Amino acid sequence: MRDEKKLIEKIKKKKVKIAVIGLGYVGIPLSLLFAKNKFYVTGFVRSKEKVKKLLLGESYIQDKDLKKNLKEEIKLKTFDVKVISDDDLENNDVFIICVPTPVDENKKPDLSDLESVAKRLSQINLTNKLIINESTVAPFTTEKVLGNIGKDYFLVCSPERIDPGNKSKTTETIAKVIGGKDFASLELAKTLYSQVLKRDLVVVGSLEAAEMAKMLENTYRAVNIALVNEFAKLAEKINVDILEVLEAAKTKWSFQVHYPSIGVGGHCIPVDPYYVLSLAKDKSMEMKVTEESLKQNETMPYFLADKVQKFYKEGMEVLIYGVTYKKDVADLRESPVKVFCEILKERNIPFKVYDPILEENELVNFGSITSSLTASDIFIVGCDHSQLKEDYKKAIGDNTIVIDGKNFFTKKVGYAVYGIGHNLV
Ligand code: SAJ
Repeated sequence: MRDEKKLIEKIKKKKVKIAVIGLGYVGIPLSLLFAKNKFYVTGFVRSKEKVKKLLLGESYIQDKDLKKNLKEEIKLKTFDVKVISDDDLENNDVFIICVPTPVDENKKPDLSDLESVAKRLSQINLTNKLIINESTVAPFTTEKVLGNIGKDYFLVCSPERIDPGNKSKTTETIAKVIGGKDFASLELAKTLYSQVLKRDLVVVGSLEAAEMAKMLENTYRAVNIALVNEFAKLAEKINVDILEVLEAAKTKWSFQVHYPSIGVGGHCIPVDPYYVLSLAKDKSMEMKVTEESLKQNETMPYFLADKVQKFYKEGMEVLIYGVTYKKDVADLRESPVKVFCEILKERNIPFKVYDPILEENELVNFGSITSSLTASDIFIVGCDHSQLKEDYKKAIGDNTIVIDGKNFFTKKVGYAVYGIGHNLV
């Protein structure tokens, strides 16, 4: 028989032991938040190497603050890191799952990490334990993968809302959506999160509503980025500056501004909408707006490569500055610059890459690397890292043609700047 009262008391007294499964952009900040609030947290990862790195305070994510307090928390013994194993898992009362949910090469949901966690949990005694899925999934996935793996346990979905690289939005200050399989599960999650979060808990009536909210948030973003990408292409045709248009449009209260770019990367925005499309297909429904928006965003690396091709002449020095998916975030997942580089290779346009926030060994797959910035014939902005505002001066001479994949430049530099719906000639 389930007894949520006992578990609620343990949570209130901070006597519960929390297992955070998956220590990446989501799991590490979440673990530290609970540890900082004097909960006992054990982070579980799959490899000994990761444990070693984390115990050295060397998180594989670039956030320096995270690295710093990771070391401190581990020293305080409120936060431990282990390789995942049934015995170690068994000693915990709460399991918060923060594993990646990517898509495969055919853009189909890849739930293998979530399913392997479910398999592990099914092998331990889950009675009166709380499972929280923070991984991003389509509606019905939490129930399907985690709904029948034991007896008398509690199940909640509370999708992560991390914004990597954004210091103003931390785990504790972002409103959190929580949906429970039943009332008792919901009450337990509310009691737990309310002890560490500084923002409201947004309670919804089911696991599916919580899953759907996250899908809508990120699909909304992908669709709106696609819209401005499409408008930027039109702006070029009619010789209007898209940045000027966006500055004007954003003065309207109901317009949430988005910007055209070399493409949409990361493990959320270009990925999550495919989970929705897969669900829609299962329900024999088409979602044309979502589908066409994703396609539109996927044309952007080609759109930019066309500009390079227009100016490139054999023997020209081509430099791509910045290859990660987002400004000042050292993450290459789904980076559109990777696609862009492949296109240039297919079009026999040789280039060098430079990224100030990546180690050289992380750049090897991009082709030839340069560790120094020298004047180039064509300078391409792949990612507008903060350091670009200084770095560009070393690589752009009077005759350099600038292809600006992030519409970074607002004043003409070099021979001319060709952006996306934004030219400085
Ligand atoms: N991008 C554009 N134009 C824009 C905004 C972004 O082309 O106007 C591109 C970026 O260059 C990047 C990609 O889209 O390649 C994703 O950008 P992002 O700012 O959405 O970055 P993410 O992937 O870190 O998004 C996170 C997400 N958080 C979660 O999923 C929990 C996303 O939901 C948030 O909307 C986003 O942060 C945010 O709001 O900053």
